[in-house]
Amino acid sequence: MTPERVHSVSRAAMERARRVLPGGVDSPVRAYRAVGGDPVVLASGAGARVRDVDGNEYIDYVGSFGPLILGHAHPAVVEAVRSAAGRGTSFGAPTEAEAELAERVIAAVPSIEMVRFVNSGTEATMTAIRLARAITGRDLILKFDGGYHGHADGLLAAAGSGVATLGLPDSPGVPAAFAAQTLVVPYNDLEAVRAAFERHPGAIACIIVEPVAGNMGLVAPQPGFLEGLRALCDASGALLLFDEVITGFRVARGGAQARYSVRPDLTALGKIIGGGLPVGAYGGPRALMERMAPAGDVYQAGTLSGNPLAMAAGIATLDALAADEDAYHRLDELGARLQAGLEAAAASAGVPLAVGRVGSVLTPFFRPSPPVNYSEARESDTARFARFHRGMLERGILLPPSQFECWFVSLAHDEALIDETIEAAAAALLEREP
Ligand code: KE4
Repeated sequence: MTPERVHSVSRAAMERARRVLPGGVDSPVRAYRAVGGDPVVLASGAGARVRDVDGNEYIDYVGSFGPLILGHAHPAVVEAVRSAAGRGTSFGAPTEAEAELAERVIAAVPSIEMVRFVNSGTEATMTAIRLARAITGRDLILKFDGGYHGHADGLLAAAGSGVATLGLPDSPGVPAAFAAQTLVVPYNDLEAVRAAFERHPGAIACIIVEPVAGNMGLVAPQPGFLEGLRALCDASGALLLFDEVITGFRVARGGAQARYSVRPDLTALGKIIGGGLPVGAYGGPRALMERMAPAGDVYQAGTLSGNPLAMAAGIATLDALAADEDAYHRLDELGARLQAGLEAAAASAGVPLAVGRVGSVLTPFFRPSPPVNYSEARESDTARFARFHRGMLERGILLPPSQFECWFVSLAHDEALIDETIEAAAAALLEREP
């Protein structure tokens, strides 16, 4: 039996935090409600590893839920942020770094000719929807059950991620009138999308979709699904909005729209483009984006939008990715190695487990086959996942604390760390119910 790790400093830190922060955290999923026990409080990270306040080390697959594709404290990112900070942290005025990062995003993402930086993925999707409603003059939006696009009021209907993790019935505080503007259908179900358009002719402003779902756990688009959404939007005059906050620069340099060769009208980005600092973005064809104030009449603003430190971290991250032509091949290989190892370990332990994966982002579901939508994902044995999460944590592997989140492999991971993870999983999967 692996010796229990000491977590006394983490425990005390969480007691202190719970006195001043709701649930002791600034984002619900971090509280470990779905897996039980106290979260480990982290003190530092380097490469693929993090260290908690008790001094325990872990191989990290949370990776800040996606931004850290280069790993923790990458030297180029740290130096870029340090240097930018020395020149001032914020101005409330244009800086060259914003155009420098914008040019890199535009060069990589096929459908983006112009982009606007904001401070989170939530702001990015919220604003892209406002723009889609302004362009089409329509009010309804269509999202997918288990899709998570941040916590803007209209998007919390049947949301994934922390809403799914905590089993919240959506969220109190969202007026029924707002929720009524959001149509929800199952992911990977084109017939349901078609029926929604037939029921609401000329009324749907946009479809917002995670082109690879990452907030019900990792669920890939079925063949033809994204192409079908594109065709239904073309036929109905609705816009297609890809929420690439997770997939952007993750599943390919140009994101899911490049990997699957389906071009959305608008794209939301976040996470990787900020290199671990607060950045979101939305972008698309110049003709659409120039509706945004002050070029156009659709309003959105932000005190810290385009913040120099965040821009510096994003530029350093995208430049490091661009300089490494083998990056996405290596990420895919490491992801495949981890998937194969997890499935083999589960098979030999006699535990039903199936991995959903695209490239370096994956989720092992405690069910016999990979789900194709949220209702199937919810059939997973979440209690078994919780025991597995704790078993892995005690063996030095830090996983996202929810069956409905993704594991992120970074360029700082290597075969040895993947194999160490698989070995820990093999032992954790053999643990029987206490
Ligand atoms: P933020 O507002 O958290 O920066 O981004 C919201 C968002 C939008 N779109 C997608 C596809 C996302 O995955 C997210 C946020 N992802 C979650 C994890 N799945 C953030 C983690 C958290 O809530 O603490």
